[in-house]
Amino acid sequence: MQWERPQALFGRKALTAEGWQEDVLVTLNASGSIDAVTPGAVAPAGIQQFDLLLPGINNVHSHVFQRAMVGLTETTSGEGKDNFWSWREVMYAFTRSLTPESIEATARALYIDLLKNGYTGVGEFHYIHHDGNGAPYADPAELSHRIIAAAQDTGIHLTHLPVMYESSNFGGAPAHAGQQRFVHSVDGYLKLVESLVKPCGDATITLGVAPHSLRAVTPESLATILQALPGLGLADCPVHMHIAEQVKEVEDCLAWSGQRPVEWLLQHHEVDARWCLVHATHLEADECTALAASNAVAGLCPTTEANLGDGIFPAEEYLQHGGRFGVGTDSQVCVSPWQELRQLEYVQRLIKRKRNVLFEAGKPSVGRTLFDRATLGGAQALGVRSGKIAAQHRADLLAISLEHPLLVQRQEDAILDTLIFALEPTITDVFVAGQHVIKDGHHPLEK
Ligand code: NGQ
Ligand code: ZN
Repeated sequence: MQWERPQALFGRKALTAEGWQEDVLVTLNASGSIDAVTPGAVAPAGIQQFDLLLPGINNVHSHVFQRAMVGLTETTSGEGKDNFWSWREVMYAFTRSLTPESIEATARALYIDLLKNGYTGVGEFHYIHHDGNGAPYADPAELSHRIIAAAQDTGIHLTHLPVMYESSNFGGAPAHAGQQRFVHSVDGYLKLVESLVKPCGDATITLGVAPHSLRAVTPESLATILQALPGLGLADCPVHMHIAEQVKEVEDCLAWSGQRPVEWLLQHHEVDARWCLVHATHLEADECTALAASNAVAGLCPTTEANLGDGIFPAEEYLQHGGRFGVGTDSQVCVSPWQELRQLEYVQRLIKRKRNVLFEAGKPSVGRTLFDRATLGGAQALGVRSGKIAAQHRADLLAISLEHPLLVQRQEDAILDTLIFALEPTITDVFVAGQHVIKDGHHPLEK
């Protein structure tokens, strides 16, 4: 796709790295970064003007194929015992029918939906690698290439996270029949990653790694993969892992190691700003503090965590300790970052029976706190210099209409509070690395 690349944009309002500003001229360079941000500017003739410019949001956790099964797992077996693990069996059965073509088609449709809702990047936690019999495709990276093609065609930024999967539980229990499409040896996995270094060198594609979970990867394999990264030129790449999502998972980890999953990981590896710990739902107070201090990003997926009955992340305590987070669409039951942020706050209100829980010092607006944290944490987790309207940052931008009667009177942070808690924003235009991918609310690949 040949995208239009404007040389400058003008926002009557914009949330820049300096805060709320008016009449902001954002100039872009040919490599897709912001050159300069000038408030109080006069719009040059012929430039496109928008009501409001916001930084784009990066979706830190996506399993693309699960988009095709939304709405198909909300029927009970009738015994009142449906849970995460029974959902997972349904999901495994669903994966049997997936083909390279269907996965690519699902990815295109999903990525367009993500862009239209304000996600400018996606962290694709990609774990179906093999054919329906568990045999590698002629090109073992076939399905990675399908995902990459969908991202390139739709214009979304992709942080591709090929997943290492080998076991069905802690202690290296063998993978089940339903997991055969995911499984690699460490050697096979590292070859896959190596083969993706070049295809992911593009300006809008980043490569990272994803050991699926401490359940699915042995300590030896995890250590080998992490040690191999510098040799692949990936010393600083994003490292994503599911962790402590379910109570049973915590119990199994305790039985195996005497430690809880986050406790184990923090003790055995140098978890730093490269890492995104997905869910990290079940944390003791000291794990919460230590995770916040590690500078890793917690990859929160509030609508999926609710849908799957995971539990509640201790967001208030985590934020009080300066913890970083991003939001992800995970099982794809919801593709709106605004709803993820609302759900994150509402769950805290319900369990704490109070209001306005998630805020940071000097930032009393909950909407502003949530938005700032999710944009910064999302960019960090995806390994992109994005998430801020500032010079030298990627031009990942959302243009939002303020025509709705409720928004006409709103100023500054109250705009974000209204968009997150009361309205779905009308996103008219989206730019990814300066490319104009959504125009007047539409993507060119939509019918
Ligand atoms: C996944 N999803 O990889 O799709 C997982 C389920 C698992 C979430 N954890 C499989 N939400 O964790 O074993
Ligand atoms: Zn997941």
